[in-house]
Amino acid sequence: MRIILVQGDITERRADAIVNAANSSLLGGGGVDGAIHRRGGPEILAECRALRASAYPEGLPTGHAVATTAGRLQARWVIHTVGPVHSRSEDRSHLLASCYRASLGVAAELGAHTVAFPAISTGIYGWPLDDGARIALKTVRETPAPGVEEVSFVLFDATAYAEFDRAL
Ligand code: AR6
Repeated sequence: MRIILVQGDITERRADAIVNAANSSLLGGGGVDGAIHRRGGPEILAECRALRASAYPEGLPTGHAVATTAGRLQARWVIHTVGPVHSRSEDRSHLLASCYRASLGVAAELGAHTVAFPAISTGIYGWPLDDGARIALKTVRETPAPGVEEVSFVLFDATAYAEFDRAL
């Protein structure tokens, strides 16, 4: 599996699947989540609502992942995952690692060859970028994902890119 770093907006990424740093409601929010729903159009939200009504009446648990189609985005699928809110008093790293593992599992099941991730939890959820980058890269490297040939990390700004570059 090839791992590449890109600076930019994940909604513009040509990949079979892009990963959304969602919240457990699956009903949208700010950051990457807001951008994906804005650019992807209402189909994504409609599918999210259907998932809430069927498989996830209580919401998608932290560390889990589920796919919808990608509406008007270039990708075929959006894989929604819920990162942990960073805590100083409790180590939640396993939940952040679980987001990457679960998303790759869903990508492999879908038959995605290329997958793009944002830096999950490092925005509104407050995870320090250096640690978030380390967990992301380590987990992706260690997770077997049959059929997934390329994983890109799409980092929004130069600081995030530099932290991932250092961790890589
Ligand atoms: N493309 C790539 N990266 C982005 C983009 C973009 N278009 N927009 C922001 N980032 P965040 P979280 C970066 O806040 O911390 C939402 O309200 C951003 O700079 O999107 O997991 C959800 O509904 C940061 O490095 O996600 C949840 O409630 C990274 O993406 C909550 O935010 C993640 O920032 C999730 O918080």
